[in-house]
Amino acid sequence: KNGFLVRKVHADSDGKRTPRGKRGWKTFYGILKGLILYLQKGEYRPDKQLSDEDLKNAVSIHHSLAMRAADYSKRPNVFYLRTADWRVYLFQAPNAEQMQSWITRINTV
Ligand code: I3P
Repeated sequence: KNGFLVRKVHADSDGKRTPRGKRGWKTFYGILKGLILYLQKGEYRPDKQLSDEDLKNAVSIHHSLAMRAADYSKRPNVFYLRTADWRVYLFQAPNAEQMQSWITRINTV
């Protein structure tokens, strides 16, 4: 599954709150391949290669959990992703259908 995702980092590994200055929303093109969610920066082109920075932003979704962010009301269509090492991300999808489709895909790998 692919598509635009806006990401906010809420907690780093071990669940430590991500410090101020690193909590802003950033737009990526998300590419879910196997157990890795790649987050590609910049303009989207189907043939574009992943950069070193893109690879650093990649998220392992093995033993992760995605769920609708029912308690987050500042933006619509936002879901949480909690990884096995207790990182927490918020991702905003372009619409409700996309949000649900990301949640389902992430939780059923
Ligand atoms: C963050 C940025 C986020 C905001 C976050 C800020 O600042 O303004 O948009 O989250 O608030 O810390 P920075 O880019 O300097 O890290 P919201 O959009 O959810 O308000 P937070 O610390 O209360 O999460």
